[in-house]
Amino acid sequence: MRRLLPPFLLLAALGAQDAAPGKPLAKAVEEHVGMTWIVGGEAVLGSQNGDRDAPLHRVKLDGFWIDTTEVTNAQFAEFIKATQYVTDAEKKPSPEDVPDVPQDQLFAGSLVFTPPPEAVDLREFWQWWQFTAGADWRHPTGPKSSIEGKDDHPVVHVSWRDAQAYCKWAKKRLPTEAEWEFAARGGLDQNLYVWGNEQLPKKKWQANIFQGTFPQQNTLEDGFGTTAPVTAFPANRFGLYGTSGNVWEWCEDFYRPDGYGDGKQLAVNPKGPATSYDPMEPGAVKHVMRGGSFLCSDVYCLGYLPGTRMKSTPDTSLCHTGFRCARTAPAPAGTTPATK
Ligand SMILES: [Ca+2]
Repeated sequence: MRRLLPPFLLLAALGAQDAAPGKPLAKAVEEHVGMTWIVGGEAVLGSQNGDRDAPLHRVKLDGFWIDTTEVTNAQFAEFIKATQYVTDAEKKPSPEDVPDVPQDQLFAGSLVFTPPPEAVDLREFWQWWQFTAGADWRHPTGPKSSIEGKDDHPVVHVSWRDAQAYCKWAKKRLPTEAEWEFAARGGLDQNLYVWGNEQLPKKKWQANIFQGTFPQQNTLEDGFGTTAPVTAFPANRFGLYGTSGNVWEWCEDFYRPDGYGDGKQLAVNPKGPATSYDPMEPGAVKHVMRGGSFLCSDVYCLGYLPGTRMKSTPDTSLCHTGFRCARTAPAPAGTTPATK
């Protein structure tokens, strides 16, 4: 049975690395294992489609490190093993957190994409999002599912708070929204896609998104119905994988529709607004998510375009949302600083 989502999830988002396995954490941190140095410099960020919450604006960033891929199940498992951390999806919500939900409906779980059998009104996202008891990072589609054989897939059902805990353990941090988009574009400023302006170069899909009739029929032209291995599709020009599609990625910043560049002044190392505000859910604190997921398509969700923003509350977890980490540290030896 489909059930109503708890209020704190109702308007939830729709839509790497650190210690390499077997490598001591301290050594991995020192060597930035699985990370890519982003030189920094100036770029134009924002939506090519005129999204009102993502005006084109110029930024200037210092160099930084960022995970080469989304954080994988194998990496997250190392974190859990080392810390015994329990994710939000694995905890039963407290009545204080969700006072409108009857006690007998409080259970641990997460939001799972559950395609309806036939066409539905695309405004009714609750038709395909189901709060599923027992869904969590180890059980992506519910208690009977597993991540066996998916060590190299991105971890999902990770809340912003969970991502923070992982970052702290890995001696990293979440990227700022500006860092995320700067890195995701790979230097292709004002292009529509992270790989250029043509959706299907040489008729090949460049990212794990949704083909077919959303949400009921995925034709799997790109080969994947849910998550794909983090390096399944080509890297961008900075060598980063998965910055378009596969899973949404949490950023550090609060979300505000007017919080991402004013289009006039050069923003230097912007860290986002000081407070959060989402007019669709004014009482909720939200953080930014970027990059889109395996559920994106031109019909429904353009989140896989590098200028598109999404947001959700810090306790929300979903089957299509993960993260990658960043780190502030000196450049690799011999690196030439950005010239502009
Ligand atoms: Ca991604």
